[in-house]
Amino acid sequence: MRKLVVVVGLLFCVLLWVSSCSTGRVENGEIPGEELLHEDDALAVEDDETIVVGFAQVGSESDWRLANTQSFENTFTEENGYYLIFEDGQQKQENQIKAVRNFILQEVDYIILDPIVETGWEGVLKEARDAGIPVIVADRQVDVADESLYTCWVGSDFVKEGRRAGEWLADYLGKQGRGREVINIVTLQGTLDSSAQIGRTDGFADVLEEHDNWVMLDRETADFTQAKGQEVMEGFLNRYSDIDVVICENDNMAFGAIDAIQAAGRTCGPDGDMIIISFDAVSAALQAMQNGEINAAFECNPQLGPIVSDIIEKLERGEEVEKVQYVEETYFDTTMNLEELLKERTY
Ligand code: GYE
Repeated sequence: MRKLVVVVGLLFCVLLWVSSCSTGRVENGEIPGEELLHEDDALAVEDDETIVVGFAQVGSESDWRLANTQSFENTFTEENGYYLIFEDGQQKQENQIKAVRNFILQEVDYIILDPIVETGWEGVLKEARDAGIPVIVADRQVDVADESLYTCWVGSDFVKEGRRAGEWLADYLGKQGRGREVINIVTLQGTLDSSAQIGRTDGFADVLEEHDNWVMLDRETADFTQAKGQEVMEGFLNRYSDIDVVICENDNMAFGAIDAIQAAGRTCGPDGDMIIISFDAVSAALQAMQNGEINAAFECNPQLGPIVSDIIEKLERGEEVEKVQYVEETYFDTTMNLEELLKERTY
C-alpha cells in the first residue's frame, strides 16, 4: 500500500507551516524549505513502489551526528527504492515534534525518529499511531509508558559504554601504580536527558561507586558540542587545580576540552597531567590519540541507516521485528596500532 505522499493542494499550506523549521537536507543533498515540498518532488513519489521515509534528526552538533546523517542519506536513496525527507531539529525537541507532524500530514510510509531527549513524545507518537504510520526510533530512546507507540528502537548500549570507560580507567590507573591514589575526575556531559548522556553518566557512575578513592569533582553539560566543551572545561580549570581525569561524553567536547587545557598551558593524554576519556571514537579522536591528546575513546556506532532499512524491509514483508536492537561496539586506546585502525575507519 503506497500513499499519495503529498496532496498537491495541501502543499502550500504545509509549506507555510513548516518552512520555519525545515532546515535539514533531503536525500539528494538539496537544502530543504521550499524544495522539500516542491510540487515536482511530491509528484516524483506518487508511485506505488517508492517507500517514503521521514527522518527527524536531532541536529548537526557533532562528527558522530554528521556520520549518522550520512549513513541514512547513503542508505535511503532512490536507487534503493526510497524517498527520504530529512528534517534537522537543530537540537530542539519542538522542531522535531513539528517535523513528525509534518511527516504525518505528508502521509509518509515510515517515520524515523532520533529523539533529542527521552521524554515528551507521547502526544506526537499517538498522532503517528492514529495515522497508522510506523515509527522507528533510532540512536537515542523515548521514555513512554505505552511501548506500542513505536515499532522498535535501534542504537547503542550507552550504559555499557559508560561502564566500559570506567573499567578501562581502573585498569589503566592500576597499571600505572595509581590504583589507591585519590583520583579527581570531572565530566563534560552531553545534552541533559538524552539517552547518550543518561547512559554514559550512569554507566560510569556504577564503576565510580566501586572506587572510594575516585572523586567526581564536577559534572556539567556541554551539549555534545566542541565550543561548549571548551567553555565548560575552561570553567573546570578555573575552579579546580588538581584534575586527574576528564570524561567527555563525546569526542567533540573532548576536542574543545583539549583546546581549553592547552590554552591554559596544561597538558593531557598519556604523557600529560590529565587523562582524557571520550565517547564516539570518530576518526578525529583516533588522530587525537595519535597526537597523544586523548587516552581512550569508547566507540558508538553511527551507521544505523542500513539497520533501519533492514527493519523497514522486514515490515514491508509483514515480518516481526525485534523491539530493541543494540549495535556492536568496541573501544580504542593508545596501546593499539591506530595507524592501521584509521585505514579501516569510515567515519
Ligand atoms: O555520542 C554525540 C551526538 O546520541 C549517540 O549524540 C548520540 C550522541 C553522540 O551528538 O556525539
